[in-house]
Amino acid sequence: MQAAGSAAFGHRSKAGNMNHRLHLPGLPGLPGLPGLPGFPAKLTSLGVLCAASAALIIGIPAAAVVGLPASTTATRLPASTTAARLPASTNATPVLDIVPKPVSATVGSGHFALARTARIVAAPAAPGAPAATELSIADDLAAYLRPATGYPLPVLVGAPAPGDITIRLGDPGTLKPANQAEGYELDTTTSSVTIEAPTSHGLYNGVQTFRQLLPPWINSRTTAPGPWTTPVVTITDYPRYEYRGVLLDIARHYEPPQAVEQLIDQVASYKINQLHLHLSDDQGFRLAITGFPRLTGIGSAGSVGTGGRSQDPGGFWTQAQYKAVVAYAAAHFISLFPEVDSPGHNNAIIMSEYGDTGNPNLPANPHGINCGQFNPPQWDYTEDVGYSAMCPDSPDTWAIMTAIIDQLTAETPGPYYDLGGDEVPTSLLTAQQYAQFINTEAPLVTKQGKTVMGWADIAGPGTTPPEGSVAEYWQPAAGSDPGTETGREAVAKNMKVIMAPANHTYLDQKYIVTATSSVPASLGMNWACAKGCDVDSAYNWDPGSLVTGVTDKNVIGVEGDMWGETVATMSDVDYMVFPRLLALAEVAWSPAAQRTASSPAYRDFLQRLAAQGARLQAADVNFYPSTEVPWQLAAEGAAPLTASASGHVAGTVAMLSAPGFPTSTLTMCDSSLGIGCTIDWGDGATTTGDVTGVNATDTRVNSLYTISGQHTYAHPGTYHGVVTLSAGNAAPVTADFTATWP
Ligand code: TNX
Repeated sequence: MQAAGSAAFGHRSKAGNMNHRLHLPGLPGLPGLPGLPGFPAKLTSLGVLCAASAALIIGIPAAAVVGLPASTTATRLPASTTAARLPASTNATPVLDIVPKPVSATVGSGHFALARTARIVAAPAAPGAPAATELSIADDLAAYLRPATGYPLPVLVGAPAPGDITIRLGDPGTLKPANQAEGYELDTTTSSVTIEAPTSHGLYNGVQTFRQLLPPWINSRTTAPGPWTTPVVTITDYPRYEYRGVLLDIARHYEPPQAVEQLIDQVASYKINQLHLHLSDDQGFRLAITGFPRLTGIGSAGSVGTGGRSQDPGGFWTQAQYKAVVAYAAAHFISLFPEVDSPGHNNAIIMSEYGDTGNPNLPANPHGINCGQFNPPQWDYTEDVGYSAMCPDSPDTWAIMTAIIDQLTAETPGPYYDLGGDEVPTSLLTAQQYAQFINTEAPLVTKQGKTVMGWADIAGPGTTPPEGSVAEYWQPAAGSDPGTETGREAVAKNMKVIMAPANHTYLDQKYIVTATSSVPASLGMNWACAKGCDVDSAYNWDPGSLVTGVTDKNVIGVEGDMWGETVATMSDVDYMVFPRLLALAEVAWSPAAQRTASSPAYRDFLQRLAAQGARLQAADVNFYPSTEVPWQLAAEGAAPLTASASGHVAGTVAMLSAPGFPTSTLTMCDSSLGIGCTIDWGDGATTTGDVTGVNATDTRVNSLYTISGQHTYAHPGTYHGVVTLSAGNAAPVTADFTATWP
C-alpha cells in the first residue's frame, strides 16, 4: 500500500467519472496513469476496411456444392450460406470466420449439409460402453440446432450413418497431454461431422466451433429456412489459457438471475469458461445470507445513482437463485464464483450491519466494524470509491465475513472464492491493518477448500497469500511503469496471475468517439481510457508480456470486467460487452500472435469479428457496431411465397443483417441512402424492394432489416428468386427464395 489517501479520495466528483482513479492519491500503484499504450494509430478508415472485405468475401463456387439434401432446390449457395470466405486468389484456402481462432484448421473442398433427417449420435468408446457424457453433449448440440433448423435431430447412442453428427469421447490423437482438458478435434466431410475430445468440456468447445461453421441464422430462436451447410474442415483446437473470464458487477446495478443466464448463453459460445460475479460493493449487497437478514434487507435496496432509492431500487438473489445460476453456468461449462469485496468497497455491508445491535450472531458491538471515512457511516450512491473499510480488529467483522464465506463457498462448486481487496486507502487502513485483514480472511477461504482470488493489491506488503492464490492485475500500466509493481509482487509471492489491465479489459470503459461512431454519453467511464477503448485496445496486447516480470509461467488467463456503475439494463451491459469481449476471448484462447493495430493478425481478427455481427443479431443480442470493425452483410432468404389466384405475390423475401449500416428511408431500398435491394423474381423481371427495420440509437445496434416486395407472374409455376443486397462499401450479398403460383 502507498502513502495515505487524502480526504479527496472519497469525494471524487460525479463528473470525475471522466477521471475515475486518475487523480486519486493513495491508490495502490496508481500515482498517475502512465502513458496508455492502447492508442496506436487506427488501422485504417472504415472505407478501406470495407474495400478489403469486398475483395476477400466471395461466394462459394457452385462446383463446390455437394451433398445438399434432395429437398433443397437451390442451385447456388449465397455468399452468406457458410462461414467460410475464399481469399481473392481462387486456389487459396478459405478462411473460417471462427472466434476465437482455432489453433489449426484445414479447409477441404465441398460442404457438409445438415439435413432434416440428420441424427446426433453419441458414439461410446466401445460398443455397449456407457455414453452419458457423449449423450449430454449431443443433447446440448441438438438444443442449439433445433430452434433455427426446425429439424427433429434425434439424439441416440449407436453407429453413425451418412449425414449424421457424431460426438465421441476419446483421444483424437492430435492433442498433447497438456491440451487435453479442453481440446477437441472437429472434422466435417461432405457426409459427416465428428467432434472428438478427451473431456466433456472439450466436446462442448467443439460444439461451439461447429455452430460457427453454420450460417449465422443458426442462432435464430425461430425457424429459419437454411440451407444449413458448413465447409469441409479439420480443426484441432485447444486454449492458450485455462482461465477465460468475464466479470459482471450486479452490486452497482442489480440484475436478475435470468438476465445473467442470457449473458452466459452468449459468452459460452465464445469459449469463456469463468463468470466472476461481483456481488457486493459500496452501493449494494446482492445475496441473502442466513443469520444476517439486514445485508439484503438494508444493503440491497439501492443502486448507483438512486439517491433516494426511488428509482432503480436494487434487489438481491436468494441462495436458491444463486445455486440455480451456478448450475446454469456449469451446464454451459462456465465456472461461476462470487466476489464479496473487502476490506474496502463494502459500504453496503457496513450500512447494513453497523446498527444490527440485536443480532445474536454478532459477538461484540457492530459499530466496531466501521473503519470508513464517516462515523456513523452514510450511504453514497454516486460512483465514488475509497471511503469505506471494515476493521480487521472487530470480532463482528469476522462473524459477518465468516458467514458470507461459509455460505457462498458451500453453494459454489468451482475452485475460487474472490475476496476483493482492491483500493483501500492507507488513510482508512494502514498497510499493516490491510495486510492483517487479508491474512485473516484468506484462511477462512482455504478452510472451505477454495482457492483465494483477489485483485493484485492483495499481493502488497505484509500479506501472506496461501500457496496457489490468484491475483488479478487490473492496473492500466505496462512494462515496468508505476502501477505494475502489483504484478511483480504477486509473482514474488508465487501467486498465479489473471490479466485484467483496465485499459485493455474493462468493458465499462467508453468506446472511442469518432465522426461516425455513436458512443452513448450515459454509458461507460473513461478513467482508464482517456480517449475511449475500442476493439483495438481489447485485442492488441499480450497477457504474457504486458508487465515486465509477469510471463506465461505466472499468467493463467484473462478477464473482461463489466463494472456496473453506468449500466442499468442487460441491453446496456451487452452494448458494452460486445463486441469487445470477443477480442478478449481470442486473446485468452488462441495462440499468441503479433497483435498490433496494423498487424495481419488484427486484420484477420476484424474480418472474423465482423462475421459475428449477424450471429449476435440472429440471437437478438445488443452490441456496439464499432466503427473499427468492417461489418459484413449477411442475408437469409424468406420462407416460400405463394401467389394469389391471379399470380400476385407480396411479402418478405429476405432478412438482412447489416450492423452499423443505417437506412435513411426505412421504406423503399435505395443504396445511395442506406440499404440497396434488388429482387430478381426468377421470371426475368426485377424490382426494387422495401426495407423495414429500426435504425441504431446510441445504446442499441440497428435491428435486422426485413426486405419485402411484390410482383405479378404471367404464368403458373415455381420460381426461384434472388435478392441482391448492398450497403455502403460492404460486399453485396444475395439470398434465395421461392415463389409458387400453383
Ligand atoms: C475499478 S480497480 C474497480 C471497480 C470499478 C471500476 C470502474 C478495481 C478492482 N475496481 O470498483 O467499478 O474500476 O471502471
